[in-house]
Amino acid sequence: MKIKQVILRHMEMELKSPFVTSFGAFTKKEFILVEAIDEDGVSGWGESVAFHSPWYNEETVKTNWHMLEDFLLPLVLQKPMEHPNELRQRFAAIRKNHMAKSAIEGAVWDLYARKSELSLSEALGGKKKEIEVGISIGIQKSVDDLLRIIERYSGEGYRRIKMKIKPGWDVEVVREVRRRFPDLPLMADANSAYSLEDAERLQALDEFQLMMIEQPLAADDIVDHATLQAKLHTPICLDESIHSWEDAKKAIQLGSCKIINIKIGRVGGLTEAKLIHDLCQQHGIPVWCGGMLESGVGRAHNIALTTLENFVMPGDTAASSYYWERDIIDPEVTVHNGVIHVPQGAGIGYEVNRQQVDRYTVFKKIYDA
Ligand code: OSB
Ligand code: MG
Repeated sequence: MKIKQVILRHMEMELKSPFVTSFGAFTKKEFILVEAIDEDGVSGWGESVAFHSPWYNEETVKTNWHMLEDFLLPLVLQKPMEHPNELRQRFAAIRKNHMAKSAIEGAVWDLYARKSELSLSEALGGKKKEIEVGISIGIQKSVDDLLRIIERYSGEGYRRIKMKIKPGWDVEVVREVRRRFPDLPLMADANSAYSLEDAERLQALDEFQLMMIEQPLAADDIVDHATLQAKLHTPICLDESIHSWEDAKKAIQLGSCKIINIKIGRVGGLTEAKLIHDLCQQHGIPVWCGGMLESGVGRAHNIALTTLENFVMPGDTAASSYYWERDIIDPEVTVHNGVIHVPQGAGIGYEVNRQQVDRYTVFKKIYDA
């Protein structure tokens, strides 16, 4: 496989409704769309999940562009490769910057699968033909608003509801949700809004049968999470803290969590994501696929990854229509009764709609081998 050209596009897509976490509100999504083109003119697509500002981790749209332009793309364009697995080694001399690495790696995986006439799911070794998904609901203006939204999406069949929490929007709100929906598969995501000093407050959540609490403590911590997990009945799920297979191994060893949320971008790509999946499977740690408010290209990668066996819990890959007026893939991602049918076509299995891509492109740049 010889990659002859890569096109980076700076994209801007308006969210249908603002998404609010413990860090603040999003109204639009800026991201980099990556198109990798081989010698036969076949394109593979990837997406950087870095946000405009470094609230989730240290990466941003601009740092990703810089890393891609100055370091990663030259390594990809420099010489042919047999398999996308090789990029992990080729990128090893560049520290971190996982979302930048993952953006181009994902495009190469898509291209590789297309050339091999395999779906991305098959290329990864996935078996499932359909996947179960949940939905992540941001912090709302009022408890009534939250209850109304939960009613809507649980009614649509989403297999679990995740609600964002933060100090001041936690125990009392979860109590209301539980009172109204006693049997709902429910979890809470704190996006690192607490510290160990809040242990009692988090213990108070134990009475609500949450499936898990996601990332209660600091974004890079696995030590305090182990202390906290020992005090909680509710399983802790780590998101921000797991950047690699190494991190996952240490977190499992320390007992920092009982569940792991795998995000392809956060761990540096599909190859690393699969390694973490395998490690968790060996240790009896269930995993699920997180989301980063991706466009259809990123969602397609998430769907393919989720077909691996140990993705036994519903992920955050909701329907395109939850986020966008019009997504950039055809068909858009649809969810019926909480299930997505995995596309069987080659590569990501969805057609990238160039007209929609152009519509959302702020600027683009072409890099030749
Ligand atoms: O922590 O999982 C998270 C969105 C943006 C950044 C971080 C997170 C989220 C979500 C929503 O929870 C995921 C999605 O619907 O794509
Ligand atoms: Mg999270």
